[in-house]
Amino acid sequence: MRQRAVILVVDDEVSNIEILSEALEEEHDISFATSGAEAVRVARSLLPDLILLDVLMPGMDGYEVCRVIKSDPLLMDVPIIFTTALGDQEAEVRGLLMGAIDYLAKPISPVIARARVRNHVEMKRMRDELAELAVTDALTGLGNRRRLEKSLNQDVSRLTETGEPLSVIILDVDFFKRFNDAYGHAAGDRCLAMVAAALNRAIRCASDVAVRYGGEEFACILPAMGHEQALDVAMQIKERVLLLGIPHASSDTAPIVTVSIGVATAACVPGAVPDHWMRVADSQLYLAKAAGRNNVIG
Ligand code: GH3
Ligand code: MG
Ligand code: MG
Ligand code: MG
Repeated sequence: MRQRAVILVVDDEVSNIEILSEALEEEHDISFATSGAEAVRVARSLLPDLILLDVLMPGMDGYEVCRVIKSDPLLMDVPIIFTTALGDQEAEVRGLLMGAIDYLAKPISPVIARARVRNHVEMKRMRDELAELAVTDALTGLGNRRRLEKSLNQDVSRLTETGEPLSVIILDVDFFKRFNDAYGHAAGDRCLAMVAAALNRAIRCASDVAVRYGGEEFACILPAMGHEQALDVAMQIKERVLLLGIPHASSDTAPIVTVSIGVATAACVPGAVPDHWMRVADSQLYLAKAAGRNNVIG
């Protein structure tokens, strides 16, 4: 979440927008819309942190806006507070049942609006943090398996629209059990964190996702990347790990920590299942191990 929350205020009466803006603008960044259709448009381009939504509006009313937002995967988690006429219990209940988190009674009291919005923004901040933690690996700071599944599903379905390729890299530290046995588990953990950092530096920060997939196994998703380029990235990762020069005297590949890497590439065509990339990359990794380790197969 941004440092200042972005609040979208939706109301067909400008005076209500003015009251809410004045009450909230000191703490938050305010955007507004004066119709339901405009609200949906602005919400999609702005991805606000919270929406204050008038119920009664000509054309697309607040309930309809709420329904559209709750069925949009990018917006469904944005909290909505309905603004309803004081005492209109039916409107209040209907809004809450549709997934709104709260309501504000009209005529709007600026102090109540400010207090409620502050609480909900704070809760949104905590939810975002928890959601981020749920897909983060604590040891390395990379993503975890849940992030891998989520990103891979999203990337495959997005790229299926254009039929572009996607590549997946899986890597596994060589003779890591021996490393732990020789240097201890804490040194093993430090080694994994260093390998993760090397891996992270080899990928594109905007589009690619790197995760710790299992104990000493890592994976990268490289959307819209063909096979040659993915093999290139895999080679770079392998070289970067060698350059770390982490001593590993009992390894059979070299006296330093090395990795084996499997690469899979396929076009995202209708019917393609994310699991396909993982299975292929995994069997390539197996071949890389069988071929002597410290190498890339794809
Ligand atoms: P190979 O070259 O075939 O991959 O051999 P390996 O010894 O690396 O493979 P194996 O799967 O037999 O052993 C993996 C080891 O990784 C065993 C486990 O103790 C260690 N490991 C898994 N997760 C962690 C972790 O979070 N921290 C540490 N320090 N070690 C871990
Ligand atoms: Mg209205
Ligand atoms: Mg392993
Ligand atoms: Mg291993």
